[in-house]
Amino acid sequence: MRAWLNRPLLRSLTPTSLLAGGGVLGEPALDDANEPPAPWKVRTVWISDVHLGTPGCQADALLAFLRQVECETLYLVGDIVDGWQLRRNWYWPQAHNDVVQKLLRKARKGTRVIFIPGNHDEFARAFVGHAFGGIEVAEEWLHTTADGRRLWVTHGDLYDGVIQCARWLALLGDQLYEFTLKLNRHLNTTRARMGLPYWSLSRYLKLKVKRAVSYVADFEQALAREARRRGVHGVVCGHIHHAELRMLDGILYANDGDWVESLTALVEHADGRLQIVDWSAVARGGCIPALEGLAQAT
Ligand SMILES: [Mn+2]
Repeated sequence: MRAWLNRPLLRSLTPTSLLAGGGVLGEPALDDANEPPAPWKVRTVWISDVHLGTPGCQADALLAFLRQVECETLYLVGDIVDGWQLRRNWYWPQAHNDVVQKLLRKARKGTRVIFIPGNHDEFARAFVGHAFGGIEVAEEWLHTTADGRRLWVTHGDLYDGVIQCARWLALLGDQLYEFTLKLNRHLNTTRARMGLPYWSLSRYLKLKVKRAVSYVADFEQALAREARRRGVHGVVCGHIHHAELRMLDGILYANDGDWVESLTALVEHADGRLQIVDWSAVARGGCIPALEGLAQAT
């Protein structure tokens, strides 16, 4: 279970700091229950696969995360708005508006916000090179960490074998996925009523199905290969809704996950250290622990 502790990039997270975080999670201090938690100050945040405009989008959780975190640069790594589903049926509740407002507000208050469109918001690719309310639209980006590593930032769909070969197959998969998420919502409403914590059906299925596992591995390999070809240290992407942070044949592969099922983001600390934040732990635990206590335990 704790094999991820051995990953080189997470070595800096000492067992002590992890235990401290775990302790805060495990035993919420009653006295501090009403105190607003101190904001997490990080250098960079990457989020993707928010899918605004779909019932699956967990906009409230994302809003809470965006309120908690302060950063110099915020990357929106694609599939932020789901144009595919909005075209089928319009769905835009207040919480989705609030997310957009929050992003614009961050841009206004001095955070550099860079939006790299994905396949579900490919309509935005027509606006590459422009800025909207201070949000810059770019096809891809080269990010340099505080410790000098160069990371190629891309949504990743262009390196997805299924999407490139058969768009109809991708669209079918999209509807199946939508159905799974719907099932997941019903399941979790029932679980909540029974006092059980949030549990992601789609995440469970994805990890169980062998073909999905090889699909994920192929995707990771394709991106790492392209990063090596470009002569960079690593790649930051999204698209497959599976957060990851590890070395792949000498290339750093970082995936910031998603906000429809796993509720994850990637952050860079002031010293260049990278970390996956698993916000679902907050959603389960109810209180906000120290940032380092939220490293994803997968
Ligand atoms: Mn995508």
